[in-house]
Amino acid sequence: MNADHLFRPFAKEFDLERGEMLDPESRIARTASDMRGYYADGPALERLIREAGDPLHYEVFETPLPEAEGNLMFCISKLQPGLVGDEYFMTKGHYHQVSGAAEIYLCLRGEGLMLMKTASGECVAEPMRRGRLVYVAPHWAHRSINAGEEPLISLCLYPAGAGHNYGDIEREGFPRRVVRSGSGPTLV
Ligand code: S6P
Ligand code: ZN
Repeated sequence: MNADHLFRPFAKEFDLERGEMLDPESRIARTASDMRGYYADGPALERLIREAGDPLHYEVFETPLPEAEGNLMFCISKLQPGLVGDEYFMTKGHYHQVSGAAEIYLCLRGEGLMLMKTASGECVAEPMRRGRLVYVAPHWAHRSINAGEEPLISLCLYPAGAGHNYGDIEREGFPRRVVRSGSGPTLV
């Protein structure tokens, strides 16, 4: 094959202490109003949007890559701390469009949980904290939840052609939620 047709090697700098990708080419941001329908306490979310000025919920920093077979996507996922009613801030969650595509989350900062579920309803929660890697197996939807007081930041790696399927999880929801209780974060 002519080497001109190959995607070129490159390198990227990270600040692993701060959990930042330096000079990301793309930033996706979700604010509280993007999360309508996801929390159990809808009125609490509306209050947050109104009273706190639709605060930032989470960001994804990435370097766009060709989706061609073989490329590996990497990004930083940064989820703010906070509560909607009693429920900790979380990401929307998704299956991959290529549902058999796995993903690795290496937690760089913060504390929380990775909630994962299958289409048949099996649900698993793995703790996330600095230095812990969570392997999201093929066919498992995944949502991260910030149960701490600082941003929950992970480096994510997955096949670049995996895509995101938000529709199925929007319809199904996750069978469990993470709420604040007297004894700390509790899975209900
Ligand atoms: C992508 C990977 C993460 C999430 C990010 C936001 O496959 O799992 O980068 O996109 O944590 O979550 P969500 O569910 O809104 O895409
Ligand atoms: Zn994913």
